[in-house]
Amino acid sequence: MPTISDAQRLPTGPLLSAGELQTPPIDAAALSMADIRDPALRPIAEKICTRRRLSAEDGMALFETRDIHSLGALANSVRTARHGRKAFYNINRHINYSNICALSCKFCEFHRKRGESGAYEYSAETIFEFADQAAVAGATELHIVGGLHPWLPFDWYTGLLSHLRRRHPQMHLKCFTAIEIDHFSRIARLSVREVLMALKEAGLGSMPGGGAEVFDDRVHDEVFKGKLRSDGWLDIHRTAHEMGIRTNATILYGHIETRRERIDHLIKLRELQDAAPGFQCIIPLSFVPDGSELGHLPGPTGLEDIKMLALSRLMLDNFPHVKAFWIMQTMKLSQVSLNFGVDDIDGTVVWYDITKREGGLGNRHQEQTVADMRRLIAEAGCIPVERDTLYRPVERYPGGWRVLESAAQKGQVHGFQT
Ligand code: V47
Repeated sequence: MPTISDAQRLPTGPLLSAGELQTPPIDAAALSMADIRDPALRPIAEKICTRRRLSAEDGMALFETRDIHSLGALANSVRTARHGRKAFYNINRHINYSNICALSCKFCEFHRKRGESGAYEYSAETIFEFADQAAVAGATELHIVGGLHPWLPFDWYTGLLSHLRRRHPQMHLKCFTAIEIDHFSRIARLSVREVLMALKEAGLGSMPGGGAEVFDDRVHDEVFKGKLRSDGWLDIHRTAHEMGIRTNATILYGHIETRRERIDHLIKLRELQDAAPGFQCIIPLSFVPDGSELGHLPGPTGLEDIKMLALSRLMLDNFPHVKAFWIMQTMKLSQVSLNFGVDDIDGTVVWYDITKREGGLGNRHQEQTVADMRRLIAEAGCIPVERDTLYRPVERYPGGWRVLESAAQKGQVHGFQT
């Protein structure tokens, strides 16, 4: 182990801004000022080590640096303080029940209008078959989202969940983005709270983070006009958190938004997490142009992906986890990102309709095996941990699985009181 002189050690200190979900203490021995080559990053490194919140300007400096290694070391010090060398994955199955959508977002290759070539909707029976296959494969989670379907009634969705819950009581149902919840509230003429209550009673376990895109009116009006605006998305997640429903958050980056707009998005998420904690992870989604109306754009580079993931770890000091969704980032880059602040790579996925590398004709069978995920994680120097949707470790035994929860952990999931 190299020794670090006192002058090189980064300072550690008490929390300057109080908050339950602040980053745990950074191990000063793991990070030395001598490692931070870009002088512009040194004041930021000091802030991180003394657990002070980063400003939007700090975020911009992190984006602008060419010293990617120092950025990675900083993000990794926070990741390690929270999770040690653990890297999480899950056995899940994504089900995109229909691509028929009232919206026409320009970044989205998935949406179709009724009768348009490629439009589909799965019957409830087909979805039950997918769920059965997932259960046989050992999945702990179903991730169910779709377009804003113009004529399915709200009780189709509650019926779907209650049937799935009866059929597979152990499976966690992570379903419906805030955009769908808003849609349900309109079609059912119910408040968001009433919609969430009905879904929860039917079996909803948590909400995924999709539909956030970029919280900015300029970007909204240019790329996803007609969609719920940022305040609506944030309000729905706030309501879910207040009702004890955990949710995830996303940002879709690498199209027409500026870096500053991305940082403002992250800060809005951080503020909501302070006010109404309940976000489990941030999933920065790397824009895949293939087949979309923005197909002429190049999409983010590998360096931009790594920066975005590392920066998300550093800006979101009150988020427990940062997930690289390998479908968007690719598995190769997701593996590298495990040493740049990321602690989760999502799961086996199996079928994915929303983005396909070669556009509309691309392959929807997008699957990772558990063996491959564990191998990639271990090769990155991390310890693979199978988690459930709420980030509790999963133990496998012949013919089944259970969630490991110590008495001390009961009633608490990564810092959130249940
Ligand atoms: O809402 C759509 C995005 C999201 C493209 O919560 C695109 O655990 C890139 O939210 N390029 C759906 N992104 C995916 C999502 C998600 C995925 C994995 C895990 C979780 C979670 C959530 O994908 C959409 C939209 O923001 N998206 N088109 C595209 N061309």
